[in-house]
Amino acid sequence: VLSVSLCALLGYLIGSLSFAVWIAKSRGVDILKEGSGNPGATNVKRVLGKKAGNTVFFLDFLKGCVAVGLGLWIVGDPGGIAGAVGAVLGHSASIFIRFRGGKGVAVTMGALLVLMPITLLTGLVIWVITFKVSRYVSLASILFAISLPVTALILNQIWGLVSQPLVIFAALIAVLIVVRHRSNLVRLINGQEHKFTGKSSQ
Ligand code: NKO
Repeated sequence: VLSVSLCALLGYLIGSLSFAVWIAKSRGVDILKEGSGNPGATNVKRVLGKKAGNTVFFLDFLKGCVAVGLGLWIVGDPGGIAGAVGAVLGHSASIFIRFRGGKGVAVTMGALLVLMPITLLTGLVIWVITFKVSRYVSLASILFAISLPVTALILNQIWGLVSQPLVIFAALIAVLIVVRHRSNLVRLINGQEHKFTGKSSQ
């Protein structure tokens, strides 16, 4: 129990690293006040351009990989899940930026690459299709999140490819991501959500 908690704590600290805030700050921008105000890859791309946005995505993705990898290494499967949950919580309520944070999409993708790659792949396909059709990043991320427990449950029930703790983990992460997108949901419902069109988007 102690070592699993340690993995969650380590994950939380790793997840707390607020790359979007720091990279924007290095360019003289307070990302919490620009665009959607979200410290995530999408908003950095929106405000600072493609390169900075991709860098943030890569670093946030890496946080998920590292948090899970450390947990797996220290205790095995339960530690990996604890590290992942910690990282997503840390990213969303960071100790370094007064418990503000992003929406957990990129960090979840990184964690899933290590923990459940097939579930990730299915989610990515859904993300890409939704984005191509709608041009809404937020809607793509929400449907990505919802797909996770669905895919995990199917893989668990039919092929036994995913363990029960991972199905529960996927459901928890889906709830977290959807809740973090509630302002986007309101805008989507009111038809006021920003669409990502060209390179410097809105
Ligand atoms: O600022 O509120 P906002 O509009 O930024 O942001 C909403 C957004 C917040 O989440 C993020 C994280 C970044 C998500 C980008 C996911 C990119 C996934 C690209 C997948 C491409 C891989 C291709 C392989 C296909 C099989 O939701």
